[in-house]
Amino acid sequence: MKTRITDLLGVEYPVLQGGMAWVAESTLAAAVSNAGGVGLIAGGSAPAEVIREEIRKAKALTDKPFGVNIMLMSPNADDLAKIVVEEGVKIVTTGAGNPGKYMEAWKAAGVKVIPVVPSVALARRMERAGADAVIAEGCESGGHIGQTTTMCLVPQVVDAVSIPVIAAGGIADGRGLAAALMLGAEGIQMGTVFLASEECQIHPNYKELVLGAKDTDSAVTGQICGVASVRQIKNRYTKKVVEREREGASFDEIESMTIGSLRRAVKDGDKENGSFMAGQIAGMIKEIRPCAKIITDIFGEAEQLLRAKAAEYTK
Ligand code: TUI
Repeated sequence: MKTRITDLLGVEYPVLQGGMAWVAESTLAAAVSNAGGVGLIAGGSAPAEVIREEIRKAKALTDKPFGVNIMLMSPNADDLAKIVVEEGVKIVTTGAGNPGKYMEAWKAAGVKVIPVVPSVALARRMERAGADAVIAEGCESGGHIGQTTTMCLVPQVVDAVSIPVIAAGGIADGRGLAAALMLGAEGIQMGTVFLASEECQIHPNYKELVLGAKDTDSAVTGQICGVASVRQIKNRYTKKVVEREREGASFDEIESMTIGSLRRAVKDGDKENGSFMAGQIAGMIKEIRPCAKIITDIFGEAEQLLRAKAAEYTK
């Protein structure tokens, strides 16, 4: 498949793996890149030197392009911004903020910069700042989310910018990919479906929760008291946070409840007290597959669907 995204990034398929904090390490990133997509190592809030090691491991596992995701709310963001340049990483995605202050240094180093944007306004600002593409991420996604759905956000961002737009949020099969292309996206980013991949290194309980989730099984915390809104699979932890938010708990109290919660999910598999970030599309994911099969299944299905629809509509 040839699109502006495959040309820009030098990959076979216009698919990016989500930059999932604590989840997206070198094994997963290399598997996605070896399958022809763009694997990502997530900086999350890990010490920057740990991420340098992950970058080096990924280089040993793949000779294909891969990238690093920088979570801009994290205190390590400045250090990671430097490390990607030092390590010669050529693709950076960003989340949870505006990467404007790093743009000049990244562009000078030949890094392709692809910020995640939850709104048209930020997409415009990123294009002006020199972004190579944007990821328009709808609130169906897992993790930290904005307010607009993929269905509404993607076409509005497509109309607002001339750089390529990558759709994210609620995409996990060929139908989702075909729909994203019809909305004007030139590529997709997927996170939740890669949680359910063979190569993903999360605790088996996390995969079990993703496979067992129904359409309505996610909850969004952080909507009342002003901490970041986060979508995750409903459990005792989300019930407690939502309850305290409704009771008027302070920002500090809610934030303190989130500390360590993602680690408890990813590393400990603590089904009661962990934050199992996943998108609404988890309800559709029913099997664990290798990353390569996930990608070929999705692109194969989308191609069939698009051909069949085109034939139907031109009859
Ligand atoms: O960043 C994500 N998803 C994430 S980050 C994360 S780690 C985390 N853990 C606990 C609390 C908060 C985060 C888990 N999932 N997706 C990309 C994304 N970016 N979603 C929303 C945004 C965003 C929001 C505001 C991007 C830019 C922005 O701009 C604000 C500004 O400065 O204009």
